[in-house]
Amino acid sequence: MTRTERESLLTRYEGNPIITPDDVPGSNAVFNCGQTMHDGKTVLLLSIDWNDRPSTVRVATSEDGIHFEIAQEDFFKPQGTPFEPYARRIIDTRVTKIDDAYYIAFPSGGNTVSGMKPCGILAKTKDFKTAELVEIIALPTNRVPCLFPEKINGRYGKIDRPGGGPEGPGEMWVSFSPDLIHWGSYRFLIKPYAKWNALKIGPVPPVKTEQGWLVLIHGVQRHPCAGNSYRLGAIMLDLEDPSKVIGRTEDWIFAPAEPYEVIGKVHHVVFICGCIPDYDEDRLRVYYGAADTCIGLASCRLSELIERVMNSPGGA
Ligand code: BMA
Repeated sequence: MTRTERESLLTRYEGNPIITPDDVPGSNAVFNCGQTMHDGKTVLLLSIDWNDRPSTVRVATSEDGIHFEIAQEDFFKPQGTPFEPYARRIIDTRVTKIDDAYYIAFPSGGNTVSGMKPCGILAKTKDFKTAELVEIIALPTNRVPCLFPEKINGRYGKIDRPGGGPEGPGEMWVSFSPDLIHWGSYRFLIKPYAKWNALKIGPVPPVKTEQGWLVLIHGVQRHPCAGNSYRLGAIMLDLEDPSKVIGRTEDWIFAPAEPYEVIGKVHHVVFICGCIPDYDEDRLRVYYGAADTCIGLASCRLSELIERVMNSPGGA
């Protein structure tokens, strides 16, 4: 199957990009964001590259999901905690609501502790005003740990991508825990399976559907003369046994096509750290980082995406 980069399953909001560096004085990029609903508002955890200091995260909230108010202070405060050396640069948060708390996993900035590679840090909040850094829950190299929104057969669940870097593409694995801190029972999930994700794939927190756990993924394809291309796809995991992959989009569902996605600090990138299901409206919203520079909004019918994942036509 061949098609152009414009023929995606997701539809862009016509006012994209919705947040840019112009909205945050002193920044040169406002991009990949954790996302969830809290108190009826859309909450984004913005990754911000500053002109004069390492990247931090700020909370943005919105009544209508389009116009955001951005906090004036950094959300995480690792200074003086045991996690300070691991959290000098924070980007790419992945948020999961479990019971009445929000758990946020993010990769440690590389090279902070004697040249170590990124590991996965877990934080927790209830109000998006203050956050507690809880523990390191994934060894290097692991940039993408994310949690399931509820216990499965009595245990919490997590998806990781160990590896994924200069040493190779890495693979996605699931693991389980009694307390969100101690993880085990690791099971292989999926490795790169198509041209569009041959270099790397990575997950965001799963969304529960009647058909299974829907997991959006990013996929990276290497273009020898033009750098990499980051696109989106999705997989479906069995509800009872999430180590079973029961569906996957053979082809991508969203790709960089608009100027703000194609040209930026890193060209040809649409990158996600989460998605927001609006079950009542049969809608899935995705706030995505565009070219590692700004944030766009795209959405699709949830049922249409599920249909695509479960009955996927062949990939390009
Ligand atoms: C990934 C992460 C993301 C980034 C993407 C494209 O490896 O570093 O933060 O958006 O590369 O540069």
